[in-house]
Amino acid sequence: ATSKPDILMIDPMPDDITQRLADHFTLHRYRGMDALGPVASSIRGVTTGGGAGLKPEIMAALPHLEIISVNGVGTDQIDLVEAKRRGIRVATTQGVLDDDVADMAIGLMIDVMRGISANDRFVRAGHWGKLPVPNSHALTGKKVGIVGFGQIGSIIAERADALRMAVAYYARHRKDGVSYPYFDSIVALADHVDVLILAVPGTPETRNMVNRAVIDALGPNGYLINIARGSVVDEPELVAALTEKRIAGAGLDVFVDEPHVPEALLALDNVVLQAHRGTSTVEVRTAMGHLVIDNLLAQFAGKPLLTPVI
Ligand code: 8YV
Repeated sequence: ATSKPDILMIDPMPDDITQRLADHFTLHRYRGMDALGPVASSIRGVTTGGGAGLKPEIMAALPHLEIISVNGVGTDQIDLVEAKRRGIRVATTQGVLDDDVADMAIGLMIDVMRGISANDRFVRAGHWGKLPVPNSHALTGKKVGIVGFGQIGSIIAERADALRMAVAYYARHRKDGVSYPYFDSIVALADHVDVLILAVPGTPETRNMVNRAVIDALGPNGYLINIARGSVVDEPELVAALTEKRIAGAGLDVFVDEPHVPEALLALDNVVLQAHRGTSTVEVRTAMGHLVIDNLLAQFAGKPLLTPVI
């Protein structure tokens, strides 16, 4: 009988997915470097989240690693150069999560502009009928700028369009067949729009892309939505701008140092905060989990990966 390949799970997955993993593989949960030691040389595959990635010291400790199967689309927390050098394959769950991440972007936009979470706190605090509550802001007719026009960005555009908002976008290059106005500068886009939605990967190139100049161009009536990566925003600058009301509000699913959220944001009613929940639906996490496993199965059967990055 052939033994099941040993897999290291860095980031937890849903129970039914974990069960299917255990059916096919000898499953080890990551519990720190010390615990990893005795089994490290047996590990042939890793599963991890896009946010959790694979720390360089863990990758270095796994001499027989063949594949990193990412439960997400972001590879910013994985050293792809080193993986490639060692011939380690990397797969993501591209293609199954875009709609739900786009929904999170739209949900955050509606919430922060209409004050839904703020008003929920108001009602729960028993203030209704006792304190005045300010009016919120309309979405219809407003301009939305999408930063990054890949799978997720283009779906956000469709949804914003359906809300009868005017879509424009920034990307490195104009996209063929896309009729929304294209901006070749993020500052110019921020200046033009009421809402800026970030949908770029976290790369050295996008790091701190939303800086003071972009925030000031967005201005006191502008909103920022981030479902991408915390690293895309200069977070201290954003916190200062929100505190000083130099922008109107923000909807944030991602942060620089998760799960740390800047303390100053917790007190602000014009900020909607999420715990990196863009893909966290039962439907999508199930589809993602199966794709993570199917990529592992393909690797160990000597077949092409379904959704490879390298
Ligand atoms: C995470 C994400 O992978 O797709 C990504 O890049 O950020 C998320 O889907 C999620 O935390 C699952 O672990």
